[in-house]
Amino acid sequence: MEKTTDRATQSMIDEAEKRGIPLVWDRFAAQLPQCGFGELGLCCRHCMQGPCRIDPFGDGPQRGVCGADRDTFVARGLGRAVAAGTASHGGHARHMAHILLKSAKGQAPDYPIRDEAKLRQVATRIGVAVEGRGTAEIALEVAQLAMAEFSEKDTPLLWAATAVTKGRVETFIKYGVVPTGIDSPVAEMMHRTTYGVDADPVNLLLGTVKCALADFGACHLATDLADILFGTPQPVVTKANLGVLKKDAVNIALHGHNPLLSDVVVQVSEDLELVAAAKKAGAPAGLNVVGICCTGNEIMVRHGIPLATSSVSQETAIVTGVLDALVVDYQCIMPALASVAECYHTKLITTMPIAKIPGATHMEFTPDKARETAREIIRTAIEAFSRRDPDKIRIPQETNAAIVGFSAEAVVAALALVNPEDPLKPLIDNIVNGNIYGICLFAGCNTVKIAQDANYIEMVKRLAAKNVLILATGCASGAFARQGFMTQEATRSYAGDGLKAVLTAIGEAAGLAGPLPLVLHMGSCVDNTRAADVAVAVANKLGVDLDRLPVVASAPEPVTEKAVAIGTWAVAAGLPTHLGLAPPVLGSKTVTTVLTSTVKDLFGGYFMVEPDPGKAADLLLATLSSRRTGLGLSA
Ligand code: MSK
Repeated sequence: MEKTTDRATQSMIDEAEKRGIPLVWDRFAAQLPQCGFGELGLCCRHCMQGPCRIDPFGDGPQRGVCGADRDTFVARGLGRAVAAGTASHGGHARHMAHILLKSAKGQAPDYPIRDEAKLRQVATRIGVAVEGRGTAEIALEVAQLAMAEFSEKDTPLLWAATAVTKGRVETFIKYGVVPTGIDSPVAEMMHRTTYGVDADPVNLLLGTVKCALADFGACHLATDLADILFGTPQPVVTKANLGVLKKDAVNIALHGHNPLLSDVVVQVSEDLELVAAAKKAGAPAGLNVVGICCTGNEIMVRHGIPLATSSVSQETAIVTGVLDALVVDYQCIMPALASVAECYHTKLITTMPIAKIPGATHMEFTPDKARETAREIIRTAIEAFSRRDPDKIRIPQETNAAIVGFSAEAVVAALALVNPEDPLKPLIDNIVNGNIYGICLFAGCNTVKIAQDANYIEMVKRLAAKNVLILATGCASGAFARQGFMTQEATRSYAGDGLKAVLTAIGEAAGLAGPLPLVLHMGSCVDNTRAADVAVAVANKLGVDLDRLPVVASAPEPVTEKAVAIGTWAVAAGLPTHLGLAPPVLGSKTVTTVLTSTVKDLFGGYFMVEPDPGKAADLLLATLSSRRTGLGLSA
């Protein structure tokens, strides 16, 4: 099977093979055939009377030892996946809230408030008074409310309830899925899925939606607080793919999800003393900081830091032979990085107490010593540089330019250049007249089960040709950046006439002497909420709820439990959501039917699974067509 569509990644796969270094694709091959029970969600290890399996063909056992059937097995498994995703985003959000609190109290000098306008905007949205108050005072109240979001309250989760339409809130109340905390639905899901609690698949699925809405709140909180502390992304030109690594520089890659350390490393990498130390060590180009996965996206959209690679191909950055330090925080970090790094001089550095990897060097990050830790990390990278083996250097030349940094605020600012009085009007007018047929948000990862980026490439070409406006986050953004879809050339080559005209009008108004890029990079996985903000603003302006908008979502190459949580809240928000791979639910007809059909009657959104990217694009276009018809627009 083809492993990747990317030439740079393929050349690193070949190099690793030559050197006998196993990568993710080799480990996947060694796992085949994978367990059919697991793939269908028909195994259960929730108690020590098991493990139990249910025969998908109906000949063998149809119930586990406790009597749970296939529907209970599958619904419980899905609920736990969403709980794990929510716990991950919740942990990320909690770290942001802690730092904002310390910052507001003057206890975190390395973390000043960098975006006061965003602080005031968020404060106003969540009901914190701003008039006549100073920054620290507002920040303190926002941080205290943020901290309070994590425990069980008797009011709805603020960061979710204030960030959706009124209609969504009413729907969530109607179906009893309003989260009142970020952590409590996770704990509740673990409780209700343990031995002998909830056996009703529909009840379990509603609990899963509640948990996913807590995930939405956690993601939104993380994005808001990151913007307040580090700045709201604005368009910036940068580069992507492995060619951003430099032979003549000390290369430091930042990988994971949370910008708390990475943003500080970026700031400290400009320290002239450290740059001089790198040059003295024999690197004339000084320090070269690059990103991987969503930590990479965070620093890419805020500071224009180039993205080396993402997701499934993360190990290949080491195979270039010039990665001096790989600094990781948490989430989506393969433990295998340690064994690949062992074959090179690369220093793998873990930084979070909850995410250590055997074989890595642990340099614990604490907010009170952020800059100090960042300096130590950079010095470690410079020291590692001196141990590079010139015989192992193989840097692929491929890079693509990428215009990135389209936060919701940046999108509105760009639209305001066309219509300062009513910024959303140009967007809505163009949706109404069909120049923009609809909007598709691409999110999620790359998986070893699909040739890397293949689905993204095929789908974006088809959708853009039919005038669908494309937004992207997470490793979907990485794919599009690497493959050259975040350029003006991509708009000229692939956008349909209507879309091209709109992107050109906005791009020229913004002084870009040409169109906006074909794909708008909105940020990391938690930043999917930025796309939700745009959709909510459009829905409010049109006076309709989200479940009627011509807006769809797609995760064509999904991997993580976080992606399952995000997909579930997208569905609850009313978005038809495509997956390029089926999650482990096909063992239950009941659960599969609820997810792909029945849920539509409740929330308006639903899942579609279509592995073929061409057919998936057609499905999304048909969905957009019926949404347009529903609004009385030309289909
Ligand atoms: S990093 S969750 S592989 S998008 Fe957010 Fe990428 Fe998926 Fe991790």
